[in-house]
Amino acid sequence: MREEPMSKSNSTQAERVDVLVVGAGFGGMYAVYKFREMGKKVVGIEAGSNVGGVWYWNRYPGARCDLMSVDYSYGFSPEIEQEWTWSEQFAAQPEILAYANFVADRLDLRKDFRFDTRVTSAIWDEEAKLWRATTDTGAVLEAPYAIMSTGPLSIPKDPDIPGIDRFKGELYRAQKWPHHDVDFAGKRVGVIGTGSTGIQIIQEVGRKAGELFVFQRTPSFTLPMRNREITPDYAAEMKKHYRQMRAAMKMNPTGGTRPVTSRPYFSLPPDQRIEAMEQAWINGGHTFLGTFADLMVNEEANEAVADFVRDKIGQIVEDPVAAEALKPRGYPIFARRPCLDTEYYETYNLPNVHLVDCKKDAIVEITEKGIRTESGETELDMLIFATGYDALTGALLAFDVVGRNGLRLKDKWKDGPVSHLGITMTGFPNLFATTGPNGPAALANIITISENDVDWIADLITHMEAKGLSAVEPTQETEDAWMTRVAELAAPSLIRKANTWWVGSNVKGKPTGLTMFVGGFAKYREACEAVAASGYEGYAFDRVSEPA
Ligand code: NA7
Repeated sequence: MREEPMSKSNSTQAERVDVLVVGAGFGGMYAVYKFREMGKKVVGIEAGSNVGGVWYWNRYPGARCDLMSVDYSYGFSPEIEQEWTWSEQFAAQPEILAYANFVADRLDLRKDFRFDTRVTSAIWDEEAKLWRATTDTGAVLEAPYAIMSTGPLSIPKDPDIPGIDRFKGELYRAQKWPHHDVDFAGKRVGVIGTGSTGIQIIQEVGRKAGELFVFQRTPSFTLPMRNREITPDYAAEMKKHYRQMRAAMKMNPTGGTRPVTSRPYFSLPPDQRIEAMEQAWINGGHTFLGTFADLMVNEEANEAVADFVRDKIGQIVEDPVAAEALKPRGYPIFARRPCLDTEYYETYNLPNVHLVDCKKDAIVEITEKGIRTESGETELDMLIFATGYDALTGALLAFDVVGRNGLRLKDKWKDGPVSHLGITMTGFPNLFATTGPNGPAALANIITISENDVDWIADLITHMEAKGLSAVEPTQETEDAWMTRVAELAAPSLIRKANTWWVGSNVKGKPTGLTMFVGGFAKYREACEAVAASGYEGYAFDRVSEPA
């Protein structure tokens, strides 16, 4: 433990608060609430004009969550659980955003947020033991604690195609969709991107546009969502059991209520494997992942399930050329985020929907009138990018974060993100991330992780204040040990075998690798709890005063 004298900031114009939170998504909203409840003066900074994070920005047609509504909602407030009623098993973006706004109203969160404001830098002042953040509005905020709830999917990525600025038609980005209605009727619409976002757009716009041209480079595996309404009886039933469900979610690797199994694929005789897959297909959602335990570590089992899904695509899509192009090959199923759809493959049976297989007919450029592929130009009235994100690390590296001794986060993470638990980083005292890139992040329920992380940070701050400690960071050994565990768990995972935002290969020049904790939410939570129970063993603290 280092002993250091207490000192004051010499900055005069800065606004001093106790806790600075960056982001008004589900993580940031809960952080603001939690720290305010602890009696802290907390300020949240958010680039959007209101709460909701990714659900504030992603207003594209068909936007919907692929986790069940009852799972993808806060568990910290039994009152909110009882007052809010979900209408669909998988909620659409307007309902999720309405939920975020309901929570913000109910807890009066907006008064502690500065909207339309972007943090441009966050710099640790070693003498004053605080973070000094500057924003694009010119405001300077100082706080001993900074919480980065910047989200894994916040920095949209345009396709690397020349000529984007030349296009004279309507150009939309899924992740920055306008707030006004967009009319597709009678128009020739092009979509680039066939991940979860593109799939949701295609199945919706294909039924509305004059003609839809899908420019597909890599097909995704997508499974039937089988969404349904939540009836009043079902809603009442869920409300009765929320407490048990939340307790179960904490023990579940997904951080949700989806059943898990310990049954390996080849433990069943062949006919029962098929039966189990048919049942998973009928049940929809991510049921496959809860049907066999070894799909992400056993290539043969994975390929068998991939074959089953490819067969289904062939049965649905009438044009054999389109069907073949839509069948993903060359990477394991579920190694890209599994998409859930509603009649996505059926969309290609509509006469106005055309699939352009960019593996065979690559995009050359975007022109004034549309898209030129090797075989010629397709004229378009509208072009939609659904080309993903600089995910997991993009938002934290989008501004200057400078820790102890001038250490820049950009330099610390030049070979990929490293941290302890995805929450704390050596060299960056009192800086905390929620749903960070070395936790389960995109591999489990982001709201469950957010609540876990915020609660953990709050407990650590309470511990520090009780002991008269001013600054905390994990020792280098602690961070290294966590990253070793992350790497060991990642080594056998088939996730590494696909080019995706999960491993960073979707962004040119970005370090690639599986840096997320693949051990599941329950084990992650246990690891977090073990650190707290040990009295934060493996952490270095600065003392400001004698313990209270
Ligand atoms: P994804 O899953 O990263 O998908 C992006 C898509 O954009 C993917 O199909 C890419 O194909 C495609 N893309 C990117 N650049 C190009 C170019 N230049 N040409 C053709 N196609 C291109 O992002 P999403 O927004 O769909 O989903 C992100 C997450 O949000 C999702 O996983 C859920 O968790 C919610 P590629 O694979 O690079 O060949």
